[in-house]
Amino acid sequence: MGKRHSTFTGLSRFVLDAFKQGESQDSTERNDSASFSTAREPSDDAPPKKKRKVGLLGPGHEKYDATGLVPYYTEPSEVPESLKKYFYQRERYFSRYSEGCLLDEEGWYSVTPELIANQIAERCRCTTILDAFCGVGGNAIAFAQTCERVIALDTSPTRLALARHNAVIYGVEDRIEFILCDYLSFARSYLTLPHHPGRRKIDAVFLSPPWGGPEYLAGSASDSPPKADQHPEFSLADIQPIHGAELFNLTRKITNNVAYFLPRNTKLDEISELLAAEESTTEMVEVEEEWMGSKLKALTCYFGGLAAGQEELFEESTS
Ligand code: MGP
Repeated sequence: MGKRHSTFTGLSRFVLDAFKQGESQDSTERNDSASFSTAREPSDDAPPKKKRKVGLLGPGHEKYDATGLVPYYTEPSEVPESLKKYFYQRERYFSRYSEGCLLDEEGWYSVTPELIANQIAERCRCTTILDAFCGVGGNAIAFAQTCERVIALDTSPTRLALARHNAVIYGVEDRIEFILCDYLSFARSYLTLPHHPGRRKIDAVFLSPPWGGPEYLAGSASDSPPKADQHPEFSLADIQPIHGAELFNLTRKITNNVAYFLPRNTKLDEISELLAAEESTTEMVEVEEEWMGSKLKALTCYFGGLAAGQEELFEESTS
């Protein structure tokens, strides 16, 4: 399948058990609500009527509304001290924050600012993209606007619910399959049946793993302290849940088309060594600096057919 298709397919076929439960609860509530105008006298055996709560997403969106899972901050005074600097940037993360976007603590410090997410999504235009660590959905929402299908994974049911809630605000929830699972298990099982006819082709993978918390700028624990005039460097060894090079190697078995979102202080020689370890001698990695105004926020490293100048590698990728 090639790049730059514009049609979109239907609803997710992967639905979390947890969400299924939520749905059946919701349909019960819907029945209650529908019968409200013809309410009868409560009898002894009838359960008390539930009042249907309308959350931040408003009427009609109760099924995916994650209101209450985390606080929705509107005033700095409500925000814990450690999250204040992120709260001040809320509209950079989600331009529609005021419509009710929700983030948990990890989401606040690791979500990709929307303009950067949009820029990466433009570069990754394809049929099916896998967002391996979707968090609260910033990138998945952007990918849903440039790719036909997005498969979004996360190990946290809360974050996955927040991601879907946020996707509803952007009107793209039906183009994203939210799957509660650990990417390493997903990748390994996906690769166990390489020629299975039912296996879906994944055209590109976006890796935005945990960098070890907001302290990533302090550099690698294994390094000696930097000199006063030097910026401490980040090592791929500090990526979670496994060494960043191993994460990359596993991903390249799914597709060569990988976009790897890394700290701005990542050791560049470690990035170039990712390809040196492979047999291919000609492939290049493109490192894009992600700036917001005068501030460098992160690096996106494009591999395979995602790198400028080697688009022909895109179609060669198999999965
Ligand atoms: P930052 O440097 O922590 O924030 O992260 P900021 O606001 O630039 O802080 P300042 O004090 O330098 O001004 C910069 C960007 O990196 C964030 O907006 C996120 O997009 C991304 N980011 C930060 N962390 C800690 C992570 C992480 O653990 N994983 C991923 N994938 N992205 C992160």
